Amino acid sequence: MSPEIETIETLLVDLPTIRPHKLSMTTMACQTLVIVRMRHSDGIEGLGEATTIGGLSYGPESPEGIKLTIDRYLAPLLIGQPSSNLNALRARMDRHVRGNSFAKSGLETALLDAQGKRLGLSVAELLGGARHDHLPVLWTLASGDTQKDIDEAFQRLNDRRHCDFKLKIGANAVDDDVRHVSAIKRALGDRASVRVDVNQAWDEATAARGIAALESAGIELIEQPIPAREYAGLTRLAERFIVPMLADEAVHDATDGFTLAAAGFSDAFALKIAKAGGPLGVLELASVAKAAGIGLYGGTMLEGTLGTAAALHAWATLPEMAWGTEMFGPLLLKDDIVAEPLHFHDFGVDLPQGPGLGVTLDEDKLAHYSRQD
Ligand code: MUC
Ligand code: MG
Repeated sequence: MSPEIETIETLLVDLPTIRPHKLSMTTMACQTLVIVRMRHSDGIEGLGEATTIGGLSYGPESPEGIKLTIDRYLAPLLIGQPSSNLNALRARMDRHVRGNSFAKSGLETALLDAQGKRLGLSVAELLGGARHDHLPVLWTLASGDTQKDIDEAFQRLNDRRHCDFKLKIGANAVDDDVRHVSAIKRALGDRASVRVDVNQAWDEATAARGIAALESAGIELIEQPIPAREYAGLTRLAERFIVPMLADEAVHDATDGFTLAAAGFSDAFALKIAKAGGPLGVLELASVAKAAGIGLYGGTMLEGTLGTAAALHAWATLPEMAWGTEMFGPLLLKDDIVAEPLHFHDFGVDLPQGPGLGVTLDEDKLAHYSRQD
């Protein structure tokens, strides 16, 4: 008889960042992880994480909202159901709860972790098998200060931790941003690639001006320059410039991916398990991208180790991603809630080994950082 899902617990975990992380829509001094603990009748516990950025500033699900959605709406749909049929459980969640992909991603991750532990297989093996065991990882320079960002970049390069950098822009006037980015690119020269993420801050005309200047400064990739739903505008910018556009907030799941591709967009997609409702959904989007010849990038919501590991298992099953990954979330946090950190070295990270996600909790740290109210 198939084991059943018995209990689902959600915890809000507040972890300080190593420095303020400045994005166009918020400055983060702390990251809140929503941790999922799912216990099954065979004694197995599956772990998951559903994490967003800056409360409601990145998207429509907040940490507190994710916890409430799981506790009140999604957990009752899953409790008492057979644990092993992930396809049936995903369909059940989608039939009764619209949207809320971040909450669903945390639950799908916990189901995959439990099934992997049950069968003695890693999540990547459950998803068809890993093609890589070490994945490239970029670092985001977002201190808000040009010289500090340059110093940080050289430190990361010299430690052989990162050689690709993403700069968060859009909070300042476009000319100031262009000066900031160009100075960093000039300092790094050919030693590193530099990309920017505007997080939707520009209108199309500002974007055209900013991108022209960034392209001549040698910037490699322009992430989400204009609002998420302006598909036609993003496609126009992609056609107008040689430097590619990376769709992030514009592309959540396979349906968005198809819509963008059908509109003529052919540059690159930022995959994130949270946006797609979990590892299975994000691989559906990857298939659409592959069919449309769109480049892939392994994106993060600045998750802790659990969420980062879940994404790494998905990325490991794909052919080499054209733009690598940004799975550095745990490195931005002063501490974490796991027993063994991920191993970052040689400009990338190792895929965690062992059954399920290959990650175990440090119960003392989890208790220490969990929100009490
Ligand atoms: C985003 O919009 O891409 C990813 C890296 C980072 O620094 O912020 C995130 C969010
Ligand atoms: Mg982004």
